[in-house]
Amino acid sequence: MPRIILHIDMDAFFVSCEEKRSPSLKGKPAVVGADPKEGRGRGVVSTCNYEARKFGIHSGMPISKAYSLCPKATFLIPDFHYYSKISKNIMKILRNYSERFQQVSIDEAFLDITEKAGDFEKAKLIGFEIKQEIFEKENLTCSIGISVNKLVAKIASDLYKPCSLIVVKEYEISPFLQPLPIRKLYGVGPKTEQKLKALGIETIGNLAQSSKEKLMSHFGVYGLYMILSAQGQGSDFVAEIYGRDSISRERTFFEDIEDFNKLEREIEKIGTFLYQDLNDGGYSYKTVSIKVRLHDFRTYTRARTLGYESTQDREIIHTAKLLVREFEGKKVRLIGVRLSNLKGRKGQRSIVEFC
Ligand code: TTP
Ligand code: MG
Repeated sequence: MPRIILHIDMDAFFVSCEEKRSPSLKGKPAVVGADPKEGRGRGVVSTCNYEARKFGIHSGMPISKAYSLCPKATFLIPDFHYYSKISKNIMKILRNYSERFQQVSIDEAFLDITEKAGDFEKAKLIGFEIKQEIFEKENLTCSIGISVNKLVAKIASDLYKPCSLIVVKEYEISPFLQPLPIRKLYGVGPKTEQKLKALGIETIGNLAQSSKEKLMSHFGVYGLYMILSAQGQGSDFVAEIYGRDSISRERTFFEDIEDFNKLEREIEKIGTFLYQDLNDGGYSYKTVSIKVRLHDFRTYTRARTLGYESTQDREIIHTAKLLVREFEGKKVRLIGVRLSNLKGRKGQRSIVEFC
């Protein structure tokens, strides 16, 4: 039976938090990020409200460019402590809707409400209830995507932001995804987009119909992964990644890493050590996750559950590399890999039983 998965993502999160405490900011362009110093400032835009987006400003843009596009906008320095406090309140609200909850960044989370909802009509009502509760308690809006897996739910929550609620049932996935540009596919960044376009692949539909051999010859196993994603296949496993039945290793870099090849080599090292830990404990694993902290301390976790229990080092490294692709081109401060859903081998007890 297909699951019912919600992806909840707050709208213009940092700047909406600012508007919450200073309502006079509402309705006018506002940008959170580095100090623009009247156009001479360095650093980038963290985010901006939808009024500022009309001027072409977006996350990651140099603050000097944002200033030149809209000098009359209000520019605010990020207050991470304040945003984290609000994020915790929101996650607490969401956790109450299902035991199957997974936070994936400061302003987004997945919920599996299959049992609670029963069908997509009821799921939609629950989605509205969530929006209402967040608005009443925190005076903030969010967008929600509902589908049978995390991949499609996430694309759906993003597509008609802000303040949207989109349901994509199983039979609607293909018509929903096909016309979208490849960039909308989770994990396809600017570099991969360019490479795909050079192969004549413009839409998710083009990608879904591409030859496996051709894509694998250009992208390796990632090519296959992209085709499956374009066909709407994705994980429906929703759970707190950093639970107790897990082992992990992470590394903080002295200097941020921007070179993606270097990051992949770090993953190989961490994966190899983790494999030794796994073997020493006599465990098998089902889920591989990564944790990525960027230069500005934003922290993300991504996970993938295999359909079987594995004891292979190859799969640890392979899966972690697939998951980290999304962060290509970003400045990474910390990388971690975690194995969870552990089981003791040869009749040994699971690690959970020992805790
Ligand atoms: P997002 O959810 O990507 O963006 P958003 O919430 O501001 O806007 P949207 O309505 O499109 O969801 O990111 C959440 C927060 O993370 C964002 O408010 C600020 C921070 N952030 C950065 O600091 N830098 C970035 O490059 C991005 C993408 C986000
Ligand atoms: Mg958001």
